Amino acid sequence: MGGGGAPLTLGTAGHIDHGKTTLVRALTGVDTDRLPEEQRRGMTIELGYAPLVLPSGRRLSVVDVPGHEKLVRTMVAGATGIDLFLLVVAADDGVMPQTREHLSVLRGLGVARGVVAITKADLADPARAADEARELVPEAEVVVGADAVAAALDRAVASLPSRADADGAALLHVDRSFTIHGAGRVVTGTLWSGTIGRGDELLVLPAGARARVREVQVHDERVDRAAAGQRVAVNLRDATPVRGDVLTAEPIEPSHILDVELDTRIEHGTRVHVHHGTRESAARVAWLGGRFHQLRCESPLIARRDDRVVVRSIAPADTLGGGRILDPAARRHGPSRDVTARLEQLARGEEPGLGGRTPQSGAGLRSPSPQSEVDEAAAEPMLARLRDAWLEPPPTASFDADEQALLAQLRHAGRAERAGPFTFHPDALTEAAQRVATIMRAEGEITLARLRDELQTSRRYAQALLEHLDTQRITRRVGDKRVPGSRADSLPPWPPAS
Ligand SMILES: Nc1nc2c(ncn2[C@@H]2O[C@H](COP(=O)(O)OP(=O)(O)OP(=O)(O)O)[C@@H](O)[C@H]2O)c(=O)[nH]1
Ligand SMILES: [Mg+2]
Repeated sequence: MGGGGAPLTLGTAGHIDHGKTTLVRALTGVDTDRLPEEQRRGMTIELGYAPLVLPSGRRLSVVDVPGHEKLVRTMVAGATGIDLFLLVVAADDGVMPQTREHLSVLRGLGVARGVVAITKADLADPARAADEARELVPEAEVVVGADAVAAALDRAVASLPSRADADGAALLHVDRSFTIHGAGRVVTGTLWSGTIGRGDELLVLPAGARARVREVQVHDERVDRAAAGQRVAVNLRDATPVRGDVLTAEPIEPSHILDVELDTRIEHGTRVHVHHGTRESAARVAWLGGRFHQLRCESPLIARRDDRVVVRSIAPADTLGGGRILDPAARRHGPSRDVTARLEQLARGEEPGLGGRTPQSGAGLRSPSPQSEVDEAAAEPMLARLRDAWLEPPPTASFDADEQALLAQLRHAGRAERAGPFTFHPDALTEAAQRVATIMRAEGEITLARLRDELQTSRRYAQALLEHLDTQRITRRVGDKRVPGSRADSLPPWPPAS
């Protein structure tokens, strides 16, 4: 990699006309609005690409996305696979609808790191927009001016892991496909994992055709082998993939039904668009309890476990949220105790193997067993009590026998969650997790006393919460402190946007 460090890709984000493309040009010298229609209309329509060299010498790939509200799907296709964001907010306009929507997309995709740039500081005092941005994105540095942006990006990438460090077979979600006279078909995308080099034979999915790699370029320069995390252009023989197709070295079964963990709860039966990689599909959502949902797609996705999805509503078009695929090859099923237990295992990164229940066998997906059926008439007041008590519910043992039975049913249905001696409303635990993750992001660690003070609660609740978060891998205990666990980065900051 020379002195450039491991490859990383930066994606722009932000409302239309806020100056994303202008800032990319100031940083890279490249005008990514190269289509005649883009020049004429003064707006970005297609994804643009440019190499960026930071003051430290670190090299990044930049994907410049459109801000137009009708082009959010293009934005999602560009943002998929990026490592960090550059969110642009114009001083004279402040935070606008697509500022928020692009941020929900980034959070849905798990892109947690980035920088906020306030542009058009010559037109208005940047202080107000900067305050709005800080409130919306407390985890990111907010800066004004191209030089300050470049310096902040250097700080942001310093500790960012690259996809090139992860294992895996070659995988590229095609975001552009075109024909070059005399060369044939060229496709581009961000290489999610593995490497691609001249002479490699790759599969084109979902069709399943085989294609031979004739040449590989990274930012218009021919390379022997491109590494994960880079923007690559691949010239292929024998196949003509289009946007949304996947180039891969290993077969992946197309998915229609996926069990996912989302950062928001979506009403059962809602019709949505699911975005994954550079593909999308209409789908219906089945709620499985808590943050677990099943997405039943009309067209196939080429998805793997732990990949990210973004879920958008159809009318009005808006981003509802996003999350992680737990099972890309699920069977059609509803909520049940077994389903919840299995998804919780998958969410913790475990194999739900006990008793021969593997993801493939589907044996864990029996229809709801009698004890998992919840008495709805009794459930509503109980859920209201848990919600009212929020982060200080009474000890589970203090409920009478019938109430305890009901709490157990709610837990099995994923509508309540146990942490130590207490049973919480899942939304309360989600809030606690987000608050803890936000503190750790800012301070590097958290102690019991720090959380007790933050929540203005007793030691007992703080302890139960931290122990619960340890099991969820949000926190990891080191001596008498907690540091970020493997899943801490997947949480949105607290307080939430909007
Ligand atoms: N005065 C002033 N104008 C700017 C600045 N940055 C961008 N502009 C102007 O604002 C308009 C929009 O800039 P773009 O860079 O195309 O905005 P964009 O965010 O890429 O827009 P979309 O890609 O369509 O979402 C152009 O006319 C720019 O010249 C700035 O810092 N000051
Ligand atoms: Mg633009």
